[in-house]
Amino acid sequence: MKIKTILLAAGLAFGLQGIAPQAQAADIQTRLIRFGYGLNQDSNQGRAAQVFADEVAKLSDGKMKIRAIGAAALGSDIQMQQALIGGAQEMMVGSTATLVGITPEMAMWDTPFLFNSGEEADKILDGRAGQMLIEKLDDKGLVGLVYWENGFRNLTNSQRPVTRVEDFDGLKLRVMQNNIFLDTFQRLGANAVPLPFSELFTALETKTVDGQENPYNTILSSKFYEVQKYLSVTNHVYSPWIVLASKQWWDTLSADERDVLLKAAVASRDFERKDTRQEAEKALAQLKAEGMQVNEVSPEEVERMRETIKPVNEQIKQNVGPAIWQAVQNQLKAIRQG
Ligand code: TF8
Repeated sequence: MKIKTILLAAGLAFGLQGIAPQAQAADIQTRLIRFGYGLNQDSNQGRAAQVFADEVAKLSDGKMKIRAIGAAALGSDIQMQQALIGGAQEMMVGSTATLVGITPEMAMWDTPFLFNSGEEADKILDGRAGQMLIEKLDDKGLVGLVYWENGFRNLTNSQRPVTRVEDFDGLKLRVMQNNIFLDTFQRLGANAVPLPFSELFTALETKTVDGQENPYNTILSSKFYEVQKYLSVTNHVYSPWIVLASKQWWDTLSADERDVLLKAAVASRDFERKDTRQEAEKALAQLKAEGMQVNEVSPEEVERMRETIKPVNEQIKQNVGPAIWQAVQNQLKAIRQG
């Protein structure tokens, strides 16, 4: 009796849909997709890459296989971007800051102290302004799918606690390969050295540089605490990551295949932001337990830092153009007014 009912229901559903189950009807081919990223497998980036892979498999009935390859085994962010542009690699996730050489507008997200919270960043990144920037990638050979959270960046170094602007003086700091970051830390008085992330641990270990800046999550997952003593809570900028596809490759996909990737990307984004925020909440205590000496920076000193690096905004405005700059400012104002 029970079985009959189920069969009847199944038959009805079948009849209503008219045709075979969806995954079979959809125009999806067997595909192997290389998805590169720079952090370790055991990191917020690695965990979300796995969620993306699982979602793609689920939505494509196992036909589309994501091979997630971490620890920069496919190259640094910039090398992977070039591979995507040339069609030699299908997908990646990396910092928007490393895209500025290709798409100057991406410098918008390098604006110091732009966002006050992760939730504020979500609204801007997922809204019109975020989309405007994603569209700028199109004629550069890249397709932007979604933004993930890298997070608010904090400063670490092996020399001394940084509590005032003056403490940056002469510190050899690794910065991302991007003129805005270079300029920002030069203005603070540091000796800024652009390096790919993949070379960072060794550079810290060999004291080629004294310090670096990244979110708590990364300081933890990349084990920077092994080679860095001091952590200053500066929260000087919020960094997004962006999930990218090769445009050359994307153009060969069917609408159904693109739909699978977009849906999976959104699912991975929602997972990633939650996971990252949960990890960040606990990370500081863990870093202390690993022996890092943590110092807050007083609101007055943060204000001095803000003033010192303010001229950087002019350069960013030039990079992004008035339309995008204004769109972000207006949207932020609207959010803050509630
Ligand atoms: C950095 C970024 C890194 C990213 C990552 C490797 O410091 O914060 O998180 O580049 O994709 O380079």
